[in-house]
Amino acid sequence: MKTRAAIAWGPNQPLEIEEIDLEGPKDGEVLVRIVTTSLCHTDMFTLSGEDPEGLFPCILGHEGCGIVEEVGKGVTSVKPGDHVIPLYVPEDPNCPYIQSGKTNLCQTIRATQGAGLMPDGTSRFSYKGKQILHYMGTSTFSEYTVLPEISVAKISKDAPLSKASVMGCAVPTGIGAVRNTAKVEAGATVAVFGLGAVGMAVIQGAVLRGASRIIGVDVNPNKFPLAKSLGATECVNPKDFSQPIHEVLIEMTNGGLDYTFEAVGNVGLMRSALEACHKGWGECTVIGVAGAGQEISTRPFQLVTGRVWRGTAFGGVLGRSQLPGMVDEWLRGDFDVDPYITHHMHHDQINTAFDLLQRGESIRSVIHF
Ligand code: NAD
Ligand code: AHE
Ligand code: ZN
Repeated sequence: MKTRAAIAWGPNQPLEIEEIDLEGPKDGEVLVRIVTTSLCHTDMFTLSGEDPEGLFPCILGHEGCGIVEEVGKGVTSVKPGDHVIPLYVPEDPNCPYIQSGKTNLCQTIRATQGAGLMPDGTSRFSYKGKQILHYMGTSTFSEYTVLPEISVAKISKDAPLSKASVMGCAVPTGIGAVRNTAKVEAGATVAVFGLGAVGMAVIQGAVLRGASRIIGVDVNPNKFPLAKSLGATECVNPKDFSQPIHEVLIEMTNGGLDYTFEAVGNVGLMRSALEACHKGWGECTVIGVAGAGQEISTRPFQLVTGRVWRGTAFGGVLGRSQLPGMVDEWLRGDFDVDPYITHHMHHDQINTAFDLLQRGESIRSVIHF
């Protein structure tokens, strides 16, 4: 079949919208019509070429939602008409990682997914006979996309698909980082570095857990009003201080934070976030994505004296068994997704969504097909 898709031909080039070829779902695969997709910083980072693991040409996009159109042989858990969220972290109940009960990092298709291919080692996308790669196993910047069955989460039909895309990455990542990874407790003090959609969702997660202080840190003060409306008790701009920001935070909190989160992707800030933690017990959760090959460092003394560094992918959320419940939490009104969505636009304007995110003028742009 044909599908309209935004092709990333190479690093730092604007996406080109073309009608491309899409092979139907093979055994164990699902064809999904993407209704909306939103733009995450990770898509922009891959397009920048700064992550050596980024492969081209590809169809980017991993934060979306849609409707199952067709299923391949052997697919039993979803059927045409079901509403789904594509999962860049799949959930295969037969994967030993999933069976461990200790992680959401399903490895069943990790190798092919990382190579931009479907589990059988081929791509479903092509243009004029030339192979186009998948991205993060999802490729939601195409109106139609093919995914393995283990990479779709069936969600309530009550969830409006005009905005459910943000439940594909930012919201579960931030809320999940707080609840599943850091396990922030009521009364705790929290700081979040980076007030994009992911950092905003950390704030929302911290509010849900009853944190007593939530400090937002960003070099763009235009992010502060939204952060405060979501529940940040204070916001600080590192540019306003001559001292390093971790020292400022330690002074503000009389010794450091119980929990910090890095939601920027800057290895220097990952260090600041660790060192802003309270001696003896403070825990830093790394969410931001830095390029493959980049490294973090600190004095081992920081760890010896009780600070903890950990990381999280998709907020530790099990996509098929837990994400539908998070969608229900949203529908019940436990939290709202509207604050994340600053722009709506048609697929044809997808490059504008990149410009807005790059300039720090959007939180999430939702792209409609
Ligand atoms: P975003 O671009 O919307 O927001 C990033 C924010 O960081 C911006 O507000 C920017 O002003 C701020 N920032 C930049 N430099 C800063 C500095 N030196 N100090 C303080 N703030 C600074 O990004 P997003 O979509 O919210 O994603 C945030 C990060 O999380 C990215 O690295 C993204 O790739 C990553 N991410 C990881 C996961 C995961 O599963 N681990 C999931 C989603 C996103
Ligand atoms: N290529 C990068 C890693 C990229 C990365 O960390 N991706 C996150 C999701 S970001 C979503 O916006 C992730 O889930 N990682 C788990 C995995 O298995 O890739 C690098 O540094 O190597
Ligand atoms: Zn993302």
